[in-house]
Amino acid sequence: MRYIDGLAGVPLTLLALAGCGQPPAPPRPAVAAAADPASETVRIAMNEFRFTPQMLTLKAGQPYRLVLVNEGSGKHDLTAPAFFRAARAAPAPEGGTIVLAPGESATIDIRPETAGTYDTTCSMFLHSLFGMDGAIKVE
Ligand SMILES: [Cu+2]
Repeated sequence: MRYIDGLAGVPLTLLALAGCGQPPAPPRPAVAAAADPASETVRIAMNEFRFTPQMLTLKAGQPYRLVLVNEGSGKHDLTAPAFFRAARAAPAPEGGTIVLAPGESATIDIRPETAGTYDTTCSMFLHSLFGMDGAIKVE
């Protein structure tokens, strides 16, 4: 009888312990929204005829706020279709190209998803020949 009483007490003890635990954490979305307030801002400036920085290194799965600024005196674009296909971007640039007039800027919330090195170029006539290209490395 004493043995049975001892066993009967076990489930009650476990229930009591479970009841003392912290309330369950609120459910988290599987994928955070693109406009994550914790995102790091990265800036690419365009000029005649280069991107600054020319090479950008980002981490896969990390949210970033990409700010593109045309500091030049002519129209430029950032063309990186493979990069934008391998990332979540809001707004998603049409054709993977962002065209900016002089003095104009654009802000895109991105989350690179796939590691790799993606070419960036300016598709304006002869600009890449003059050195206006670079790369975004996702690791
Ligand atoms: Cu250009």
